[in-house]
Amino acid sequence: MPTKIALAGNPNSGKTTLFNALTGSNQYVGNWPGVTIEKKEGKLRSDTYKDITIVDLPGIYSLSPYTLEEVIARDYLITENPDAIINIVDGTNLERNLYLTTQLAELGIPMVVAVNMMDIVEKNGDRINLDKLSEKLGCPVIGISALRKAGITEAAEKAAELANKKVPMTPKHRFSDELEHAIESIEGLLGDRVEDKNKRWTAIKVFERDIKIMERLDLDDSLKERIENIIDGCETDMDDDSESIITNERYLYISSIIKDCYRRKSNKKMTTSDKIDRIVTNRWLALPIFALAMFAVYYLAVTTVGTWMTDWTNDVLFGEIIPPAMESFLDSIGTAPWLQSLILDGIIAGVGAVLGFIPQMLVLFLALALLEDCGYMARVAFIMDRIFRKFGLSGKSFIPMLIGTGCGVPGIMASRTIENERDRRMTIMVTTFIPCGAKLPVIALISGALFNGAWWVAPSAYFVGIAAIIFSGIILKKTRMFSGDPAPFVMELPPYHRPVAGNVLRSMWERGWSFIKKAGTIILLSTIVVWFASSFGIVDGRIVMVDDVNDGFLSKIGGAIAPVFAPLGWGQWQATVATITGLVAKENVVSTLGILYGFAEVAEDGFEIWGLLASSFTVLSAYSFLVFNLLCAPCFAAIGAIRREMNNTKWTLFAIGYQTLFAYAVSLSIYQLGMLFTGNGFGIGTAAAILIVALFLYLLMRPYRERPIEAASVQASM
Ligand code: BGO
Repeated sequence: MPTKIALAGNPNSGKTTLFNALTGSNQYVGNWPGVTIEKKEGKLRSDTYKDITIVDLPGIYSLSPYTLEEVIARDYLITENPDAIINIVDGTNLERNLYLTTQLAELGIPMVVAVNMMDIVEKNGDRINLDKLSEKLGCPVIGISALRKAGITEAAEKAAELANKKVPMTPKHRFSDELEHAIESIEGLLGDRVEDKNKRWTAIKVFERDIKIMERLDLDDSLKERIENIIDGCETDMDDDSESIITNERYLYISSIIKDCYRRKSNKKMTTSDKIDRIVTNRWLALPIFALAMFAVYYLAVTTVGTWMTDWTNDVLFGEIIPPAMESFLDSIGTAPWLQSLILDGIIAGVGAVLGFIPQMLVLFLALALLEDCGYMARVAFIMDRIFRKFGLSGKSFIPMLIGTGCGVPGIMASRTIENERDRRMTIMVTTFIPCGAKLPVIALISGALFNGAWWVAPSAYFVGIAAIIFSGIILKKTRMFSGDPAPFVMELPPYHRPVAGNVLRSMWERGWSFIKKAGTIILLSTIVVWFASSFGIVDGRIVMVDDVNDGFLSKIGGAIAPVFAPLGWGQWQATVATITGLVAKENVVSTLGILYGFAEVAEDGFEIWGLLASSFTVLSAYSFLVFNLLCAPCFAAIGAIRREMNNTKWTLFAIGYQTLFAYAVSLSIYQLGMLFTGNGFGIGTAAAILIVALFLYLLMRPYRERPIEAASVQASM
């Protein structure tokens, strides 16, 4: 049996960094909570100790049963019984981190405390007396810097040594006499139902009336009553509820440790990070700065740097170089006309159209990775918490959306950290409104081909997504299904740092590569299906290859559905089919349009690429098409993630139905009201749009069912 060492600590204390350094893994290191939701395992790289497994537990502030992370971490610690614990403690936040340490110590499992971020502690001029801390806690304490890989082997090997010697942890701290008396009495009543080593921890949890522990112990009624009498007595004596009694006593103990072991440099000056944050998170400036940052990201990616590269890929590589070269090669080997058409008009037109947008995607991912790596994105969650809270939402809901700018699937999965079921469901429903990387080709295509690269189109796509989230949040929060107070949101704001080239490039490449892989698999397969369905049709009762795509199966299927989208301004069958294939993967919208509007052929003929597409849309219908595709049901992979996270078919259908209906209503309003204001008259569609806007306004303005608390968001530390 391998020796198991669990890594436990607060969120953002550096667990993942330490785990990666100890095991040589490459887990994602991020600066917002919920990044490590499940536990991860890896082998310790050590010359002295072999076969040691390190288990990285989710970040937790305590061993209470209130959050999913806490439940996963403590279940592991109690039931799997690791051989030792490395409790990683953020040295720049000693007081708060020791709260968990005091609880872990009570589990009786051999433990080493690794005080991390010592590089920052030293830089700040603060002092931690590690020897005294070790004496006070009753276990080895080692100063480390996980980032700089200093002291980490010593900490891991010390934990391995304790594990091998099976040295149980005996906490040094004692609570007040009344409380100790109550705990000892409960320990006595528990008898041999609990192993000796975690009897104290269990007794404390029972004293706190921890439901999950009580259920696990399955005590009979008379025993429960005797325990309740002990707790009641102590509560009366100490004039507080049992949970608060324990919390207060812990903090009293921690204060005494801090007094003896920690010296903060007096007259500490404001750090550079603090100075930047005074501007970046300022009540009035935060939002304009965020809007400017996201505008710059999309403008750079879609309208400037990204476009130069995409234009070359589209016009030259997939326009002048690959199609003619491939055609003459296929001619030279005598390829059958249908196969030539499949390769040129299907695969190259479809996959090539998507690949053409990869440079823009990479620029987008690079810009987002830079913002994330320097620490700005963590501030965005904090800023959005302030705004969301006004509408009864929590900033916790914004983290899945930040993650969703890469791909909706991990974004939806990140909603697991939201404890409140109603908020979690609502977050899942709105997360995919944020344009993910796969929607970027659609945005870039519409912006480039139909708006002549207008500067505002791409950034507006992001803001349409944010607006959809906020409006949906307000509307849904006012319904019985989602009403309730927003969950509190506690988050570390790590100091800003210069982005690390390796991290940024890795993040950009990982996201970009997954799209390239998708182009070679699911999109390739979809283009083949689209080509077949558009190139074959029934003529004189026989299935034959048709010369004109308008005679193919796809035009008939698309044509039957297209009237549904006519009020949105794009009732042509090609746009309808593109939207439907977008359900398989959003990039398919572009590849399908590439096939149906002859992307490769047009280039070959020397016409401006995408010219045919541009001629079948107006400015209004193009924007309505873009908005619908941004907001409607996401791709199948994201729908699958919604299904998994909702764990309920009705909720999944409700989510997809809501998204699609919302997208339809918004696109219809944009098109119909746009037509009205541009002097194109009043029709049934206009009346429907006015009704929709009125309904929207009513749903937005009506009172909340339960008033959300106006609690200020908690900024844990700076
Ligand atoms: C970011 N020293 C310093 N200076 N930083 C450290 C150390 C250390 O010893 N150890 C970790 N960090 P996680 P959890 C970041 O990601 O391992 C940093 O949640 C950033 N990222 O680099 O993820 C580490 O697993 C942008 O910081 O912790 C990481 O426990 C700006 O602490 C953070 C600033 O580490 C959390 C920091 C995009």
